[in-house]
Order: sequence, then structure tokens, then C-alpha cells
Amino acid sequence: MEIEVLQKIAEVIRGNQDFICVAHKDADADSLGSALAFADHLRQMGRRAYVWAPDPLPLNLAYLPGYSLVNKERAPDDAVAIAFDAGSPGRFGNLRPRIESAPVTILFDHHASNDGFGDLAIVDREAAATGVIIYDVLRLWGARIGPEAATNLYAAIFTDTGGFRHDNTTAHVLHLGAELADLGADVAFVALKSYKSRPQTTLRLQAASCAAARYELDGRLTWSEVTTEMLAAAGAEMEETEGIIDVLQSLDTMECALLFKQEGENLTKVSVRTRGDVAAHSLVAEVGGGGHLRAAGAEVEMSLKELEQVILSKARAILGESRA
Ligand SMILES: [Mn+2]
Repeated sequence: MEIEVLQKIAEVIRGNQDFICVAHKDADADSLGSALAFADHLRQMGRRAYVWAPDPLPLNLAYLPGYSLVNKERAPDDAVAIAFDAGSPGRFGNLRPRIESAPVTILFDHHASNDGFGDLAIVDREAAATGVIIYDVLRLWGARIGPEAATNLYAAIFTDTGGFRHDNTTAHVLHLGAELADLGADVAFVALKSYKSRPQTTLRLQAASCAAARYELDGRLTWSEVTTEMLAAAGAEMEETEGIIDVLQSLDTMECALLFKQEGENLTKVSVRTRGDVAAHSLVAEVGGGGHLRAAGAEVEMSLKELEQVILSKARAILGESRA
């Protein structure tokens, strides 16, 4: 960790009263949990902290302590912006102008694709989650971490490691999980809310999308889509697509799993998961996406079929080469 940058961040906190803690678009538990835990610290330091997330605010994170105040409070225009868990300002959707117009922008992030935005940035590409960075920072500062902040940080780390299953699940990460449990994190509650609380519409949508999956190159490439018709048939919302990519990537032969989501006529999202030689973020770099070695994504102004063609031809080429 860059200690000098961290000292400057501490100075900014000492010298200001109002802070907006901002999660990325389609917030996940790492982004929002980190923002909530950091805001808790700021309030303990006697500062005013407002937690914001771009629209639409995911309902499945309503279990995170402090969620009920997210996006509920206005902040002064000169509030310092602290952004969590994103590699570029474009990830902040409707809140991007607010971040860019703040007198100072602080960033905490762990994305491989980080493009260096933010006036003061702590970026650790090796960290399993932004929650790991926040926990490290708070401990370094000797901050008091109560049960609610511990639950938020545990949720961040637990979900960004896929429930302690992804490659980034190191001994260090498991130790942090135990420490946060000691601090009062409700680990069973986080697991229940993360992986065992889906409505029927989500299961119907998942079944339809998985049934439509295609398998190529001896199953090394698997991909599927979520169309507006599939959403309507399942009675589901687009935010219920979370989890489908996890089923696709559970395939034994998988080296690259792709899920295309039809957001509109001319707006499509893609999620990428990889094993082996394929770098997930490299597959979406050309279309303006980003992410990590094993997980990446992009939101692109293209039709579903157009984006499928672009990404699939790239995936087929990479997988074809890596076999040779
Ligand atoms: Mn993250």
C-alpha cells in the first residue's frame, strides 16, 4: 500500500466535513459494503458521510447494514468524493458528474483494468476485494470496526471470492474472514442473503438461460444470453441475471464462459469468466469493458447480435490459438 497516498487521504479526512462514499453502477456487495464500512468510520471521526450508488440500486443488497440510508440524503456540492471498487469513472453511471466535479476524488480499487483515475488512489490489483483494502486501511488507522462494519466488509470479501471459492481465496483472505467473524460479522446471514435467497422468477430465468447455453470447442467455450423475451417469460428483472454466469462457469471443460444481456435495442452487457490461459479483461478491453483476470464485463452500445459476434469471434480466436 502506498503509505504517502494514505497519509494524504488521512489529511483530506482531517480537513473536510462532508464526504460522499460512492459505489459503482450495478453495485455489488464489495463496492457497497466497502462504501458503507468506510462511511461508518468517517462518522466515528465526527464527519458527515453519505453513501450513494448509481441507479438502479440493487435490491438484493438490502441486507447490508446501513442500506436503508443509501441515496436517501443530499450532500453539499463541495463534499469530497470517495469511490469504491471501480477502475474507471465510466463505472459510476449517473453519479459520474458528481464524482468528477468534487473538489477531491479518492479511489479505493482492486481492478486489473484500473485506468488511474482519482486524485488520491489506493489501487491494489492483488487484493481479492476492495473490502480487503478497506479493512487493511481501517486497521492501519486503528479504527474501531463494529459488528455492522464487520458484516459489510465480510460481505465484500465473501462475495468477491465467490463464497471463498475463486482463485483469489488465499490463506490471508480466509484469515481476514475469521477476524471479521470475531469482530461480529454475521457470516451465516451473509451467506444466506448472498446465495440462498432467490425469488422464483430468478430461478425461472436462470433455467431458461442455462437451457439456451451453447457449447463450442469441446466445451471450452460456453455462452448464453438473456433476452427481453426471456425476462418477460420469467417475470424477472435484469438484475436477476446475477448467478447465471456462475452456473455457466461451473462446466467442467470451461475455459471461457460468456453471458450476453439485452439491455435495450442498442445496449448490451456481457459478463466474462475464465479459467486457464484466457484473461477475462482482455476479451472486453476493445469494447471499453474492464475487470480482472478471471472475471470481467462490459456495457456496450451495440445490439445483442452485434456484441455476440464481436466477443465470440475474439473468444474463438484466443481459444483456438491457446490449443495450438
Ligand atoms: Mn470488487
